[in-house]
Amino acid sequence: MPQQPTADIGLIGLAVMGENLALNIADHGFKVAVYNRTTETMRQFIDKNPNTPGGLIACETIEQLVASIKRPRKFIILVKAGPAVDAVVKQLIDAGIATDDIVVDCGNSLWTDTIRREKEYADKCKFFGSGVSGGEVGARFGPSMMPGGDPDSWKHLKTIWEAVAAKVDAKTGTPIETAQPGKPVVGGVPCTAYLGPNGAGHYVKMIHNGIEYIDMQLICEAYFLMKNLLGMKAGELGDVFHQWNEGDLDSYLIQITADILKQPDPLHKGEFLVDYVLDTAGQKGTGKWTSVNALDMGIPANSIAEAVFARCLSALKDERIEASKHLVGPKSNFSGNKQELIAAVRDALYGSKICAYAQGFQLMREAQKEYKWKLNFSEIASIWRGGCIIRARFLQKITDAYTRNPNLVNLLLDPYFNEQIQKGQANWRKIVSLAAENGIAAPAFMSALAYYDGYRAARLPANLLQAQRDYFGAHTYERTDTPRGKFFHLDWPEPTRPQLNIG
Ligand code: NBP
Repeated sequence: MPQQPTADIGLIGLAVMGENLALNIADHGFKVAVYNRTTETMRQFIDKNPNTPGGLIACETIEQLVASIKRPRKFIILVKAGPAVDAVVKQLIDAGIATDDIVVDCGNSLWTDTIRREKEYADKCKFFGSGVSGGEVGARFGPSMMPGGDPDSWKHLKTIWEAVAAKVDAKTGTPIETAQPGKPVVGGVPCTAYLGPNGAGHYVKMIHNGIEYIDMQLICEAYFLMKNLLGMKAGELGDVFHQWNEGDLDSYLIQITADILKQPDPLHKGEFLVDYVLDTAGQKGTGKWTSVNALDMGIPANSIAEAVFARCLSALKDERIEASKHLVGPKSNFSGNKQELIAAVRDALYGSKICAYAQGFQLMREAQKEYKWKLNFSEIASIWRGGCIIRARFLQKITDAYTRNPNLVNLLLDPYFNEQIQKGQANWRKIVSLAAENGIAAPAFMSALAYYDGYRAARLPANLLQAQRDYFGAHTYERTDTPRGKFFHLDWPEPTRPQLNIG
């Protein structure tokens, strides 16, 4: 007699994310059937976790996995984004899943792949996309989950998603961080919400990652400016970040930065690890996707792109070492007040951060038009308050801003953020000037300020630019003294080459 299926959900891919999410789901009393391409990994996982509240079912084959799950079956795929996802879906289809079975890709997939997959597999299963953020610990104890796909499928997933997602306090919006193995958080508001059809979840996750790139870069620039202008040691800088974490900048990334800076080096007594970490940053591509999408849609997410390029520049380590021997610039030379400079860096960081988030949300506004989604920006900010890498006190302010005005055109126009930038902008400008004067690269601070000044400018030099385009390419121009949409072209005179009388 074949056994009755008993699992509530199946999970495929037991690397870092998969094994932690499986344990999280099981902690909430759901029975999870698990499968991994390399069987040994699955066996070791089962052996290490004999007593989970919901229980784990070891599956050595995809067929066993399919047979273990109650109908309609729900599967989570957590394998490397790209062809591996299609390979797994095809295996599931070959193993006989039903058209009403729900296959959820929880990896960092490109949202257009999710849109394509939903269509491609529509007559075989319900393909659904859900971004997951929070890394290993988030997956284990409560990530931020960004689901998008068929709304009927969401009805079947909602209970599990809301159970396993991070929780924030209903009144303050601050994360409730008390989960332990076998003892999940009870109560609180879950950091997940249905975001829209097809690729909406993965799109929002991509924007989350794009924002993560710039958030990290801004912190690095703050660190670097204080280190170079004030000659502060890593441990002391850690104290500064620790202090900042008590205020408006309170966030996971600031908190880990404080911890990282204070970490002693295991090999050199009395020294700090960060000073021995090579200054080349890797990347997996989600920041690049965000920047490419911004370019495709014509949305100025310059700081997000700048954060990606900063990583690219960092990777040219050998070239930079060589260039440092030949290319001259000013030597860092600051003799002002230390505490004032630290406060100014903090303001520059906060102002730039506001612009970075404004860019991310502006991208989502544009994408929803293109894909006909109805994104709820207040809800998106609210599900990023806990569990994910960009979780921050600041996200409650964004939640509030979009609750006050769901049609807010740009975050900078919200009264709270407008006021914050007004309060800090003199300091922000001072820091950008100091960076330039002292020859310290601060591309994120600078580009965020350029975004702010460009966005608030009723008139930009694009009048000249458009005239140039008309001059060499007859691209036409609109005039300031006629209604929009009326285009002109001038038969420009032949280029003149004036004789210069120099000397
Ligand atoms: P990886 O992205 O490193 O992928 C490893 C897993 O994919 C292993 O279980 C591996 O099986 C499986 N796999 C591969 Br590779 N090719 C396969 C194939 N053709 N068929 C079946 N399985 C295949 O794992 P991860 O770091 O846990 O990330 C999983 C997903 O979550 C990715 O999309 C990632 O971008 C995303 N994500 C990761 C993080 C993070 O902090 N790591 C955070 C948020 C999102 P094997 O054991 O047989 O090789």
